[in-house]
Amino acid sequence: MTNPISTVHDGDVLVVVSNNPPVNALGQAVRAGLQDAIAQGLADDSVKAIVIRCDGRTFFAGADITEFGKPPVGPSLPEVLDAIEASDKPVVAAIHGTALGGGCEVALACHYRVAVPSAKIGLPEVKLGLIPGAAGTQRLPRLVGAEAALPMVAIGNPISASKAKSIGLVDEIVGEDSLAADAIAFARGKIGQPIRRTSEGTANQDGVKNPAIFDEFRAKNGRKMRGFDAPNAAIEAVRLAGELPYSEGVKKERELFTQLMTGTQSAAMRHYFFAERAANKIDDVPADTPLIPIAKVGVIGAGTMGGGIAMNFLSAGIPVTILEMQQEALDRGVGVIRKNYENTAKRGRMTAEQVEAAMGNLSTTLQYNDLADCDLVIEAVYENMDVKKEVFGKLDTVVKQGAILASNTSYLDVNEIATATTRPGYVLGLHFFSPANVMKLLEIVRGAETRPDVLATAMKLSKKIGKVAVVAGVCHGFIGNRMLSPRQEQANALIMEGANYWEVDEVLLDFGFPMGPFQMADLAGIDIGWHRDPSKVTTLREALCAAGRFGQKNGKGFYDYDESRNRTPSDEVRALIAEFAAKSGTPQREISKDEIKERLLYPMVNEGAMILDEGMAQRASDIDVVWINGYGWPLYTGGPMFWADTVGLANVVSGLEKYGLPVCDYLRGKAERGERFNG
Ligand code: T1G
Repeated sequence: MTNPISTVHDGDVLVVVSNNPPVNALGQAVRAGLQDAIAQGLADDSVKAIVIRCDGRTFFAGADITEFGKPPVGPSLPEVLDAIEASDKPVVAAIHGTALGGGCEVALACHYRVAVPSAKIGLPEVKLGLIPGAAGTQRLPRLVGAEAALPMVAIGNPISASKAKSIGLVDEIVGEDSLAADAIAFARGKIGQPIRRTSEGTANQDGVKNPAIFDEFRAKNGRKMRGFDAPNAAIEAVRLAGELPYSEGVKKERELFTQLMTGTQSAAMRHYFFAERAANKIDDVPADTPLIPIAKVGVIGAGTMGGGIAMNFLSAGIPVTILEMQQEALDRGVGVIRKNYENTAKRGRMTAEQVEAAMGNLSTTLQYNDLADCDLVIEAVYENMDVKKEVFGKLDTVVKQGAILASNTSYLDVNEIATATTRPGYVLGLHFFSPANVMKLLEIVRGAETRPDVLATAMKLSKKIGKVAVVAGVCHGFIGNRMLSPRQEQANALIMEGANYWEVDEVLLDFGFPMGPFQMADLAGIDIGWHRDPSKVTTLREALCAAGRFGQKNGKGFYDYDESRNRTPSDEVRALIAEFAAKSGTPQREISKDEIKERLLYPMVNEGAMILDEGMAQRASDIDVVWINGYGWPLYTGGPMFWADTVGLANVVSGLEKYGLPVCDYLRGKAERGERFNG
């Protein structure tokens, strides 16, 4: 491999340049090249200062994640960084793009840091189930203090160049288009000045005065850190930076890093990192497939889903026309959209101008003809095949040729919907998850005749509107909802056999889901689709509705809710369940939490196996992406299929057999051959 590191003399300044596309990851060749270049600069008396910069889209974006899990090959990043910092000539990091992880640590080892205004700097290791492993937890708190270091290290979101300057992480903001020259000039200005080594500073000068800072941070971020190992390790490493000498602190960091690197959570989260990117690839659609320009979008239906869908495009600067049947429904829908934006602005995540710009891109109509010039129309009407086919028939006559017609259906057969048009090649499903302007997941449902350019356009557009998209085949419930069904089935069976419904919820909560099936039912509303006749009770849901238990919305569903929405199990519900169980003659018994967990999750794995076998998902990791982004499957277990691999497919099979639950041939075959879903 050619050396990705080159050097250029600019007078008395040596410029060390990395050219390792796509993101200048700090792979072995880069580390070795950096080490050699620094040594070269130190040995050359004509060199009085050194600048480190990167060609391409970004400064080093971190260690090379593809090297993880393989035997390490020197030099290690810490060695290279210590050599940089030990230099007796000023070393300046010239930052553009996203200086992340090891990239940020390279910058921290330099004596100075300059950045262009658009640069971002961060330590996202926790998002991979790790903590920084090249002294980032020890150098950063010496530069910026504990309060500024904690969110960067334990939450992992990057900060802007201007924020970095304000906390002392960046010394100067330079010209967006003159980074190299400005960095050289900056370096030249430091020649002859005392060398400022980050590791020699005192860490956490703010934290030492206020040791409560660490527990306060834990308490404030408890919810988002729940279940993850890395954030707590990160907080501990930052805390120790203020307690231990640098060399001891680095040793402790290395110990915590190694523990995490060898753990399941990091393996799961690194799996997810690549899984999310793999999902963008559509196996039989070439990456250079020409795209259909999407300049205007039509949305049919201004209800919760239609409004949320419209917001995705409006927020991305794409004009939207919403069509409804009644002016009152339109006005209500537009009002909800504006209110959502105003709430976002109140939380400081949008400016008033951005709200007006988004709303300015929204038009409304009662006439199908006003959708004629749309490049994409998405219907979000009542979930009924006849209604959908009627809508698509009208769209087919009105909307220009070459436009894409998409259904937001959650379950229905997209191929059948396509038969209502003369353009089945331009028909597909775009299944958004409620609330559509918030949930990241988008299932792109590929019809039998959906054209490659239509698929490629949908995939590209999903990234533009900030979604994580996965291609699904046409089957009942596609990928996500299809796997939700067997879990729901078992949850209902378990409470009929004597399991307490709150324990069923607790099992999924303890596993890492945001809530369990009965808490979800209360949130969504028990009375959705209820026939409103309290005298007609044939199911538990109808019994709950007849008892006026509609869910959180009216203070009681499966649970009773107090004014601050704290939930407590209900004796009335327990009695209703017992009554139904007695009527159905189901024998009652104690059911362990282990059995509950296995009966809820193993059938999902079996369904996922069938989805793969039928080609309804392109790859097992796509199923993981669906469940992590659409249903809150805990990221630190990698998703249902990765988790099944960690359990062992043979154990999943024997578990299903133990409970008399079906095992598909595909799953059994993989288990018998000792295979994994995710390679
Ligand atoms: N290593 C290897 N490959 C990487 C990579 C990395 N760090 N980052 C990105 N890629 C690949 C990615 O798989 C994709 O490949 C291509 O680059 C473009 O990425 C020692 C231990 C930089 C913000 O966590 O956040 O440093 O699919 O599609 O949307 O303490 O990539 O084209 O074949 O994401 O413009 C810490 C991870 C590592 C940063 C660009 N660093 N990367 O986003 O492009 S751990 C990270 C990102 C570490 C140290 C520790 C993003 C990005 P392909 P992309 P993008």
